[in-house]
Amino acid sequence: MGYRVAVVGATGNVGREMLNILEELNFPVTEMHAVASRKSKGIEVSFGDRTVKCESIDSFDFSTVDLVLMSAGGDASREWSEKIGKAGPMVIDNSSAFRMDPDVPLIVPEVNPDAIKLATKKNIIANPNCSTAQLVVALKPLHDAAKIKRAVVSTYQSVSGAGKAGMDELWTQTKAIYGLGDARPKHFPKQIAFNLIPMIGAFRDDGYTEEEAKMWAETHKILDPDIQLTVTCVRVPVFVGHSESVNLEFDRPISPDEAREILREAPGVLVVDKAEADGYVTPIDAAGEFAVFVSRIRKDPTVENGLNLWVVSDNLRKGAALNAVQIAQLLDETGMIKPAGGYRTLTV
Ligand code: 11C
Repeated sequence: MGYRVAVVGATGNVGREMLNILEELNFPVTEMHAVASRKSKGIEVSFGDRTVKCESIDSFDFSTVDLVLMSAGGDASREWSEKIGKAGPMVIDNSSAFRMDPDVPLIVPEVNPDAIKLATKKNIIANPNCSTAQLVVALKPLHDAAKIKRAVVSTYQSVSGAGKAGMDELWTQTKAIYGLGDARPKHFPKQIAFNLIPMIGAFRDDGYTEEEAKMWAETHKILDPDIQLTVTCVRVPVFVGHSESVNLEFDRPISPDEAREILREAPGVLVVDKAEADGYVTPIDAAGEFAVFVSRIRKDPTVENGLNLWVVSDNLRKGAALNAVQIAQLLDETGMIKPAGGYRTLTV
């Protein structure tokens, strides 16, 4: 028993991770289709020990699959996801296009799995922004134990959040600084090599950036609209792994030891927290891993009931592809993927 699955945007950073993680987690697949733009037609991508040739989104018949993982950017999602959902399959959409649509659930399975019921409205489930996903996985178990009244979050986001072009720019500029080429910024607004940029996404009228607004709006939809959240998002010269400094104010006292105990039991979280030279997690440690790592748990003595945390995760995994595959598993467990032609036997 299994599903006919299409990964759209299969040549991108997240699309490739989706293929890897579907295989790593042994998601039941009877047919795998890699779908991409017309210009990528024929490019081969890996799925386990096989290669799959990309088909063009323009000519692909989505009514022949049961589940679509969509990661081709906001414009492609706006053009395709609703049409695909209407054609039959469930669509797990990794873009920001539908996240705030009241008829589309925005899901992090460790946090709000019950919202999946809403998926039948449009056959679309939205996958959150990478920086939101790791934040809510860490906040949810603490919020269940003692209500979080206010959170101050500063992010340190890797260049892979901006796709392959972002990774290429960090690499090219790093070499160029040592005399091997052109170090002028092309993709990012300023030099990213040996620097950092406090602007992710366009500026809004209120002085915040789109990335900052996404973080508070998505956290409110997934976790609790009553948490007061203020955010500063910063791009840093790291290839993979987003980090977050998180300051929390609770409605009752919660000690660092209690928080550590709660987080140790929490799904998806790994606590690495010793006050010694290697007793915390960095982006390099988190890259390639599934967990949301929490380190540096300590009291904030400047407010009533305050704690500080350091939260790190692989933005391409828990921040995108892993969360999408976990949503697929949730759809499978709740019987919400309806294979149009009945279940098939695995023939690959
Ligand atoms: C970044 N968080 O690091 C962004 C990437 O809304 O899915 C993901 C953007 C999104 O640049």
